[in-house]
Parts: sequence; C-alpha cells; structure tokens
Amino acid sequence: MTRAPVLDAATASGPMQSRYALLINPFYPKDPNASFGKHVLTPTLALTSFAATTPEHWEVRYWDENLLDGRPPFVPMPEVVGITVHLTFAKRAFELAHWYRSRGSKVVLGGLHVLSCPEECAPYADALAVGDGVQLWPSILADAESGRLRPKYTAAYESDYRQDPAPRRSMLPRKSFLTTTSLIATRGCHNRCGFCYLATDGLRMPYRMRDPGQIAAEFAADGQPYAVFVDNNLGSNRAYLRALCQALRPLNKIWSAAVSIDVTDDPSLIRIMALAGCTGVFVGFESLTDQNLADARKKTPKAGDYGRRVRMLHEHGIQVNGSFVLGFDHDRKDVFARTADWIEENRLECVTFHILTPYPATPLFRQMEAEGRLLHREWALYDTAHAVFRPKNMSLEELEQGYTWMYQRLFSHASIWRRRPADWRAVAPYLAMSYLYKRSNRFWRLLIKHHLVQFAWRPLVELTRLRHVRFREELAASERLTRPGAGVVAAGV
Ligand code: B12
Ligand code: SF4
Repeated sequence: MTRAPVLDAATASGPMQSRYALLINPFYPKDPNASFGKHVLTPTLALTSFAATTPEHWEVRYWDENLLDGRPPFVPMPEVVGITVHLTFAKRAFELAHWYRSRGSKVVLGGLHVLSCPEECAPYADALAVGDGVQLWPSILADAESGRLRPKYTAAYESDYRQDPAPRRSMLPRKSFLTTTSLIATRGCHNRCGFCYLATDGLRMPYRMRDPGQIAAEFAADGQPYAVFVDNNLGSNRAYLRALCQALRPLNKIWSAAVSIDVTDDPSLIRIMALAGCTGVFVGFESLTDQNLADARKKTPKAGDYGRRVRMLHEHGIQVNGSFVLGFDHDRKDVFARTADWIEENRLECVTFHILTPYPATPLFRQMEAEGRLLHREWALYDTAHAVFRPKNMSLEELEQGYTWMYQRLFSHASIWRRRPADWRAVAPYLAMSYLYKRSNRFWRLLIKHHLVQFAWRPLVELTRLRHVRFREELAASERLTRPGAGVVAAGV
C-alpha cells in the first residue's frame, strides 16, 4: 500500500493499437494512520466522467494502480494515454507519462494539479487538459487521430451541467470497490475557504447542478444498494437538495454525501434527506475554534453550536463523519485532546484528520509563502498527513505527533466503544463497521489484492439498507420524531 508498481525501463512495448485510449489513476502511498478502506470505498469520477464522451470508434480502458493489480497494461500499446494528476501523486503520473511517451503513445495529462501548476506538468505531456475534461476529451481524441494534437486544451466549468453524459461506470472493476456508484450532482460550493482547492487562482466554478431525475436514473442503473456523492458540498443550494431528495426517495436505496454543517439550519431538510435514504454525512467541521474558521473565511455556524447540529443529524438516523484540520494559527498543543474529547462527547461515528496543507495557487499557499513559512515544495508530502509549513503555536514535531495521536486515540477500542450510538439496536452494526473499516488495514490489503472488497462488504451494506428502509417507514409514519437517537449505520463513511 506504500510502493508503486515497478515500471521496468527494459520492458519492450507491445504493438501500437490505434484508436485505443488507456485512462490511468496513478498510485499514491496510503497513510498508515487512516483506514486503507477509504481508498476502495468508491472510485474517483475524474476519468469515468470524461470517458463517457469517447467516440464510438475508439476503445477506452480504465486502470487504477491503487487496486494492487500491478502496473498499467502495455500490450497492445495505447495510441493515447490519459492520466489524472493530483499534487500528491504528480511524480508517479510523470513517471508513467515518460514510460508511455518513450514507447510512442501520446500522453494527455489532466486534473487538479494540471490546473494549479500547468508549467510544471507541460514537459511530461503531449497535451494538457486544463479544466473540465468532459468538454475537452472529444476534441483531444479527434486531434490525436488527425495528428494535430495541441499542447494545451482549456475549458472552464461554466457549461450547462445537465448536458454532461452520465459517467462511464461500466468500465470500472465492480468487485474492487465497496460501491461503484460514485455520484456527482453538483460542482462548486457557496464557500471559498482559503485552504480549499476551490480557491485555486483562475478556477471559475460557479455552483452547477444536474437534473435530480438524471441522478436518480444513474443510481438506479448502476444496480448498487449504496451510493457515495463525491460533490464538494451537496448542501450548497437547499432548494436543489430538497428536489434531489424527492427524486431519490422512491429508489429505497441508501447514500452518503459531503455537506457543510449549515445544512442543519433547516431541520425539515434533514428529515427529507433521511426519508430519501441519507445514512451518513461527511462534514468539514475543520476546527472547534471560531478564530480559525474566520481566518479561513469559512462561513459557518459558531463551533459552540456544532454539538446541537450533530444531535439533529443523529436523531434522523444520519451518521456523522467529521473532518478536522489541525495546525491552524490559533491551534496550540491542547487542540488535540480538546478535539478528541469533543468528538467522543458528541459520538461522531467516524472521523478524518488533516494537517493544514497549503495547496499551490490557493490564498493559504500565498500567505504561507509571503510569511516564509513553507518548508519545501515536495508535493508528495502535501498529502495532509505531513506538516509542510512552520506552525505558529507549536513545533513541527508536535503537530505531526498530535496528528498521529488523534488517529490512535479515535481508532482505539475504548474510543470506538465510547462513540457507540445511543440506540442499542444500532450498536452491533456500528461496531462491525468500525472494526472492519478502521482497524483492519492488513485485512484490507488482502481484500483489495484478491478483488474481494465488494463481496466482503455487500452483506453489511444490504443489512444497513434494510434497517434504513424500516427506519424511514417509521419516520414517515410519525409527524414528528418521537424516538431520539435512532441511529442507522452507514457502511464505510
Ligand atoms: C473521490 C475522492 C477521493 C477518493 C479517491 C481518490 C483517488 N485519487 O482515486 C479517496 C476517498 C480515496 C480520496 C482520498 C484522498 N483525497 Co480525495 N477526493 C475525492 C473527491 C471527493 C472526488 C473526486 C472526484 O471524483 N471528483 C469529480 C471529478 C469529475 O472531478 P476532477 O477530479 O476534477 O476531474 C475533472 C477534471 O479535473 C478533468 N480531469 C481530471 N483528470 C483528467 C485527466 C485527463 C486525461 C483529462 C482529459 C481530464 C481530466 O476532467 C474531470 C471532469 O471535469 C475530491 C473532491 C471533489 N469533489 O473533486 C477529493 C480530493 C480530490 N481529495 C483530496 C485529498 C487531499 C485527498 C487525500 C490526500 C486526503 C487524505 N489525506 O486522505 C486522500 C489521498 C488521495 C491522494 N493521494 O490523492 C483533495 C485534493 C486537493 C488537491 N489540491 O490536490 C480533494 C480535492 C478534496 C478537497 N476538497 O480538498 N479522495
Ligand atoms: S466548505 Fe468545504 S468544499 Fe466548500 S470551499 Fe470550504 S472546504 Fe471547500
């Protein structure tokens, strides 16, 4: 889980197959503190989204190096290789690009890192795709076919999102993910926090929404009981979320999504989400210190009100996976124990921690650079598991050790037990999920390697769906909630 497959320099290439495009999600090392399970929870849509626009006379294949099946295929050699690039695995993407280019393939690089650092990526590519691949991919292939590939293609995220085709999920290895139904209904966010990639210079991403009916149809078509919305913030436009829930409700399936905590401003919306199958939300609380939130320019309720809002979600059977950023300027050494205590008190079922990371071309990066606090530009370490800047009120070592301690404490037997749901009927599935998801990294490696992820998780997911359908019926029958704490376990979120 930490070393990329070897790219043997001596390996000869196979014969070139024209009109064949290979799409690669490069390898990245997994943080041993966090769960390996999250990497196979649901696939990224980076490649499947634009793969759907491939013309019929082209063959297109998918290769995710993180599924431990070895290096990407080269017999036959693809005419075009498309690689998605994030800063954490940029180096691996460049190695792959070099290997395929030196054997005659045309390499197209796209994704977040190409958007924020195009000059760095250009030497490794025949063509860069800057921005929305869905708009660019057909012309890239047409130009490759006619031998007129241009060095750079650019598209803003401003087209009518409803015109995009559904992602091509049929190309995914179904057995290798807990669910292949990664859904995306919206792009953008009403916030622009200074540390978020959405604040990258030159990125214009107004909040765009697909038709709720399109999303429900995609969910139904993939045939899975559980979907994960990979939207940055599914709750940015509440009227839209309400309409989406109405379209999802008849499916009797379950789903989870990232929302900002202000979605709880409207309790009736939380009820509608529960009735539509929402069993878990991923919430970026970021910090329990209001000054940190203000510095990050995050428009959010006061941290003192977070607990009440978490209770509201729990009362609707919605689990909370909280995301916390460590190392803000107002964080001192006490931030670790204070945050851990709060998480246990409020019984958050799942948590992820991130060391504050200034992504290139964001306001936070500029600020850290201007203050001379950046330690280096080794992007592989910009993975939110390493401190890459000098923190203000603690040492570098204290920040990194505090981060590791948070995972050790929150993934411990005692903490898992302290955070069990108030409703005793939900305790057994919660424990099963917690142990499988958070304490089984060796087991995960085996499941991934032997393509058993879906097989192992399916019973738990199906059980969760059935429990939720029953819970929903009770919720619908009662005008108001009479049974606080009716938690329903959402697998893996
Ligand atoms: C699914 C997901 C994951 C999955 C899968 C990741 C993977 N690489 O396989 C899991 C859960 C494993 C994961 C893990 C992590 N993730 Co993540 N993840 C996401 C998430 C929620 C959705 C990605 C997605 O499907 N987007 C939708 C697609 C359609 O958008 P897109 O990727 O931008 O692709 C479009 C264009 O960029 C372009 N394009 C992209 N690639 C290519 C290639 C070609 C050839 C072309 C033509 C076009 C093209 O076309 C696409 C269509 O427009 C995003 C947030 C988000 N909403 O994007 C975060 C996000 C990508 N993750 C992020 C991070 C930080 C991580 C972690 C490092 C966090 C951690 N500490 O654990 C880890 C480690 C992964 C790693 N090292 O990269 C950050 C990256 C920030 C940055 N500047 O790089 C994001 C943006 C979240 C955030 N708000 O900060 N992640
Ligand atoms: S609320 Fe979340 S998705 Fe929106 S800008 Fe802030 S960090 Fe990014």
